[in-house]
Amino acid sequence: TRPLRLGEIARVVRDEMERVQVVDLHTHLFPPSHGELMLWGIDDLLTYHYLIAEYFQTAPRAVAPASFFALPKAFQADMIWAALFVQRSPLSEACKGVLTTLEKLGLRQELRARDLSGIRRWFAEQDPDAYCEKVFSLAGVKYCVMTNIPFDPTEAKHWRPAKKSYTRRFRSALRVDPLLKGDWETVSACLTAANYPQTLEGARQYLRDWAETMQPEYLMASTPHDFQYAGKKGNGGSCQSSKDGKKGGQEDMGQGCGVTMIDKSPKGAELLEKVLIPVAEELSLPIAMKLGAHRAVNPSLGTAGDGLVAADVGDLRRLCTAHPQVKFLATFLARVSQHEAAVLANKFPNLHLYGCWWYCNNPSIIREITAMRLEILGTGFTAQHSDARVLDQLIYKWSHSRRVIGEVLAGEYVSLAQTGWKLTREEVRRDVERLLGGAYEEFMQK
Ligand code: REL
Ligand code: ZN
Repeated sequence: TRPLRLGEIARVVRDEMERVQVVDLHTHLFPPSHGELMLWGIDDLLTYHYLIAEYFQTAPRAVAPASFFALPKAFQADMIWAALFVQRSPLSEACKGVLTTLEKLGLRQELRARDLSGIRRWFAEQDPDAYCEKVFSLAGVKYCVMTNIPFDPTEAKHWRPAKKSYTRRFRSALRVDPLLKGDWETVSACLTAANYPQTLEGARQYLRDWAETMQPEYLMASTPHDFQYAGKKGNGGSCQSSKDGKKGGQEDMGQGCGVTMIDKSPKGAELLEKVLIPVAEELSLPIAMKLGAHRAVNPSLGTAGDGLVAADVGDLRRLCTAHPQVKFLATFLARVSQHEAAVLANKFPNLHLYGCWWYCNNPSIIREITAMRLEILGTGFTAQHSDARVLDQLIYKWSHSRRVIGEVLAGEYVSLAQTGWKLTREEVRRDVERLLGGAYEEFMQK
């Protein structure tokens, strides 16, 4: 409780950053109980889509993506290891991530010898359950939120008919991209397969039932690059909520809301306004959005071929304005969107910004975004999420982020101290906890 001296600040912030148990509010991880969906170990680390993209940047012309993807995963990993770690220095953030992960797992000798076989042998000896726990504790992650897609049968089978059990390290999030982007084709195929009526009420009930099964933290989706939301038009047209008492049966399409979401089919245009929003409101579930991905810029590369677009922050403003009773969590992919997004979060109590996503999850950009957010939002945001797809990535993503965020925070505290403001270790701890999970939990509870 004693005030910190100026010269102590950097060290205390570093210590607190090291010890804080973080909440990782968006990942693509699965628990060991989800079998093949759980990615972990060296071959999954090396075939991360960031590294596949980097590999193809310089791969010889003779290696066609289709033939690369047809190879067994270990062969793909061999090729990436040779190209990015042996024939070049592993300077990119994604490459460095592999090194940090192995180093923190204690594989220093293998790393020094660049001994991929030795690394593989070590992983082969790990038991998935024990290893999973080891990674969470090494990474200092209290719990992570998964991404759970009911529309995908390979995932759905882990929830129904019987829900697989998993530890408190995992929480769920119900991913609803087809509803956000108005993809009626996918939605209606799922409704048919599960014996729900082909109506908006059928879609609402489908969503309610999945929420009942998954008990998610929030509903979530990434917007497509051409996403546009124009809000509610004129005549104050309020949307029919799901409490309108209609059960099944055909509803009028294209009327009522005055929503001018640009979309293909009348039902598609209404999936956001008449299905997603009302169910979110009814179940008090926030909607988490990720804006700015441009899918399949190079389709031959699969997930590695997804790019970036500067999303219109105005879409999020219109959503927050039209639905003040719904809570939105949001993160933007483009660096240019970050400033406008921070100002928006400063205006809307129903909006919470989180993390430096994907192409922004690089130390130089984390540094810049975190400083700007602290300057505009104080501690009212969540500084990072990992977006990890491979369990072991928790280790490097959190270790790299802790360091950068800590350096930025320490700099801000020094400028406070220079005004004569006295700061204690406990206060540093409180702020650090808020930035790496507490602010999210506060937002979820409010
Ligand atoms: O959840 C998303 O939409 C994105 O985070 C992913 O599509 C993306 O591939 C991600 O894993 C990158 O880090
Ligand atoms: Zn993601």
